[in-house]
Amino acid sequence: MQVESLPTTAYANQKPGTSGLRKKVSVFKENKGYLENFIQAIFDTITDRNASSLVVGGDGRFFNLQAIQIIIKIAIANGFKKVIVGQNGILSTPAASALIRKRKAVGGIILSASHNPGGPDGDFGIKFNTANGGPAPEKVTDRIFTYSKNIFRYLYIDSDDIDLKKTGGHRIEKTQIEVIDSVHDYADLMEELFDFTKIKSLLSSGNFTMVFDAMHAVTGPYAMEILVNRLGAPKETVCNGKPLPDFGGGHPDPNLVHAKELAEKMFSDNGPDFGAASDGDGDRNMIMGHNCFVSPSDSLAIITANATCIPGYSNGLQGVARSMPTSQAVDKVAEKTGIPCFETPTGWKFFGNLLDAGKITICGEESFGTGSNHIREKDGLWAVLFWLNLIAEKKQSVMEIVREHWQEYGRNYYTRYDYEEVDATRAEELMQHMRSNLSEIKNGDYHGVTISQCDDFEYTDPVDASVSSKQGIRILFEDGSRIIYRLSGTGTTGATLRVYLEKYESDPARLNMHTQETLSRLARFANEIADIPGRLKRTKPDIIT
Ligand code: G16
Repeated sequence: MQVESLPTTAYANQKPGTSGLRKKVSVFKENKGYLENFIQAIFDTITDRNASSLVVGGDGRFFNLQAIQIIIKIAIANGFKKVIVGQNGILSTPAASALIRKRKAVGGIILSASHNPGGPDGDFGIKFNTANGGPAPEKVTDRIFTYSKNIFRYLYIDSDDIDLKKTGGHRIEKTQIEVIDSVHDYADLMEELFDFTKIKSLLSSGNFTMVFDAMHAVTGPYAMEILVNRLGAPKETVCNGKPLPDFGGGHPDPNLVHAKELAEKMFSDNGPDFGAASDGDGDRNMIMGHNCFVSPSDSLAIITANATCIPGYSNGLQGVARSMPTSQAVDKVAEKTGIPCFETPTGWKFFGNLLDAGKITICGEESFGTGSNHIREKDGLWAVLFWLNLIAEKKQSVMEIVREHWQEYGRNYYTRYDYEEVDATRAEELMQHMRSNLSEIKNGDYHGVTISQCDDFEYTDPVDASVSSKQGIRILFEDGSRIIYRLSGTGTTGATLRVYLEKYESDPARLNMHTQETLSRLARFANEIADIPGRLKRTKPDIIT
């Protein structure tokens, strides 16, 4: 078989966003060479391909299998030593990260648009993770983008498709292709971190019920193996467990809006004791108890506060990190327990250096992401198992654990408003206007409330000193409240403005108030300061989480 160097025309719009390149399926399918160019641009950043292994898999969304066959052929033509592929093309993002690390691969390609809808009219995406198992840092994605703008050829070999239905090995030219069980290694890793015996007895005690909503996305098989086969939960525990190319027509984003079915169950009379959901590619999580939603920021703080009662973390934590818009609840825990706490820009890639340098053990984001140094991605099922282990250990309900935490550390009331699919130019102008008027905003009249700081967040990585600027407008009030504005980097249509609101409360009598009512004054300020109705022509957010 001959390696062909096929001529191609570069595209100008292949700049990776918060997490990889995400576009409508039609963009990948209908533009000749669109997928091929981006893959070749990634491979061009890897110098020693003939000595390297590459991991490939995806969340099973529409176009996943077709894309994987093309990627394998480009990888063979580029002379990779080995390509490790998940059976049926399936690998959750955390499983891929674990595999890259375990097999010492040079990196991995994960085909996913995460929580974005799938199917022929939905979204598709390509993420590139580097040898540490984490999303490529900006210096790598910038190089990929530069290559993609200048590409004029890609390498290809016209071989037969690989049978991805069966595990096993194939050799084509100099490349070994290994099709592996998608779940096994990841499940073993979870068993190393958590007390499976304790969780098993909780699940079989007869007085604890749980439901896990896989949202017809990638975590179905992982949850079946871990929760049902290894931990003995009844089969019905996993709902929507069959991965489907269009996620059953749903939007695989684990929040109260898109995981509505689960939320209704959890807030019904006699609802289950514990509920959780994960997203398209298995890295996000939502945690719920009966009549109780745990905000991702609170979940991060509670996980941090209780880490030492979990076997994998019993030696203590080196430090923690949260993305800038994530609530400061975890900061309170770090302060009290005397461990360092880092504030990074949005995007898991910014945790990579801190984890690699051993500066942090646990990290998380408001966008339903929590994880630890066991891999370099956020990990949905890891968070679920953490909570199960914690419940088994503390013998308390989710609500009791949350309320006890607030009593000890105070509560950071928190919400996020999303204005979706707004005109991209208007959204940019809104951000630019604030950026140009930071001191006017700071000195404005807020009916007796004082702003202590107003800036556009800039991050200097404490490990490699790289600087990331324009990471979101922060308005910090004297009482610790915050309003943050930033544009999402994961959407595919127009722009999404995210507004994050936070208010700290330590008065024990005021810990169980209504979140939206508590934050309503800040919400009014946020609307006025950015003039959202005037600039975006929107009177209310599309999604409130
Ligand atoms: C990605 C990143 C996360 C980030 C999230 C939200 O998540 O991995 O680190 O917090 O996007 O980004 P944005 O606010 O820019 O939409 P995922 O689950 O989509 O890969």
